[in-house]
Amino acid sequence: MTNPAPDLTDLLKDSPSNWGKWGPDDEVGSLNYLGPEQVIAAAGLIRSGKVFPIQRLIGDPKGDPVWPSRKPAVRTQLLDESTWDSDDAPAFPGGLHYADDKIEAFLQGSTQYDALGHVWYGGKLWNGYDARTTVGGMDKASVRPIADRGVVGRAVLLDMARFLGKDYLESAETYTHDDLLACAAKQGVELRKRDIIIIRTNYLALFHKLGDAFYEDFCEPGLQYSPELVQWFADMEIPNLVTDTIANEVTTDPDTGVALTLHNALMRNLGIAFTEIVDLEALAADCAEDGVYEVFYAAAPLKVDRGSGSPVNPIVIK
Ligand code: UVW
Repeated sequence: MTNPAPDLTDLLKDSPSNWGKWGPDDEVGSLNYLGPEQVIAAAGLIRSGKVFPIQRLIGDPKGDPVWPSRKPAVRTQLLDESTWDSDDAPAFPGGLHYADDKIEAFLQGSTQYDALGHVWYGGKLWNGYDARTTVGGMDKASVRPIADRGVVGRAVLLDMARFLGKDYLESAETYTHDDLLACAAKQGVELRKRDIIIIRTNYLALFHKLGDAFYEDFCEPGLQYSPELVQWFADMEIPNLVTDTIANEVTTDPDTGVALTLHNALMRNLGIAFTEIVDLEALAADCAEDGVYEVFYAAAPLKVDRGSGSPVNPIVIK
C-alpha cells in the first residue's frame, strides 16, 4: 500500500511565511514589493514599443482549457440585428439598434488572478485570516485589493519549453528554481529581486491537440515543491508568478502525492500572487527573435467584490 499524502500542515510546518510582514490587515502580500521604485525601473525597459496582451481568448471556438471541476465561460447573445425583425423590438428615437450579450463564467475559468485567499489549509488563509471568512464570499484576501492596487513591475520571461528544446512540456513534468536560473542564464537575462516571473511551458497546446483525453489522469507540468525552492522565492521577494498552465505548478507532487503544494507554500504563506492560463506564444516568439527577455508588465484583475479570483488581460511591453 502506498503511503497517504502528508497533511499540508505537517509538510509546510517549517516553511517560510510573510504573515504579519505588512501588518495585520494586509490583503496583497508580496505585491507590496512592487512600489514606485520598481514601477519606474520597469518603465525603463520599454524600448521597442511592442505590446503583448497575454490573455487567452475567452470563447475560443476550439475550446477553453479550465481546471477539471470548472466549465468554460458561456457567452449568450441577447440582442442583435435579428431582434429588430420582431414588431415588439425596442424602438429608440433615431432608429438605434445595438448588440448585447452576457457571459456566465467561473472567475477562475480563463486567464486570471487568484485572490491570495483562494487556497488554504489548517483553517487559515493568507496573513492568518480565518478560513470561515470565505463563507458566502471572501471577506478577507479577496481579489479586490489586488484589483484596487494593480500590478506593475519588471518581469522576466523564462521560456522553459524552448530551453528544454521541446514544443511543450509533458504531463507531470517538473522543474525547479535551479532550472529557472539555468534557463535565465541560457537566455542571457538576469533574474533580480522583486521580479515578476513569467514561465512558458506551452503545455496547453495539448488541450487542443488531445481533446477530451487532455483531462485523463490530469497532471499539469510545473514547478515542484521543495523547501529550497520556497526559500528561494522568499529570498528573491518574488511578487507574482505567471504561467501558461491552469495552475502554475505540477498538479500532484510526484514525491509526496500532495495537490497544489505551491499554491499554499507560495500564495497562502508568502503572499505571492498567482496569474494563470496566460498566452505566451506571441511574446515568446518575439523574445526568441530579439533575445530580450526582460519586459515591462502591467495587469489589474477586475474589481469583483468578495471574489476569489478574476479574469485579467495582462499587458507586456518591450
Ligand atoms: C485551484 O486552485 C484549484 O485552481 P487555480 O489556482 O488554477 O484556479
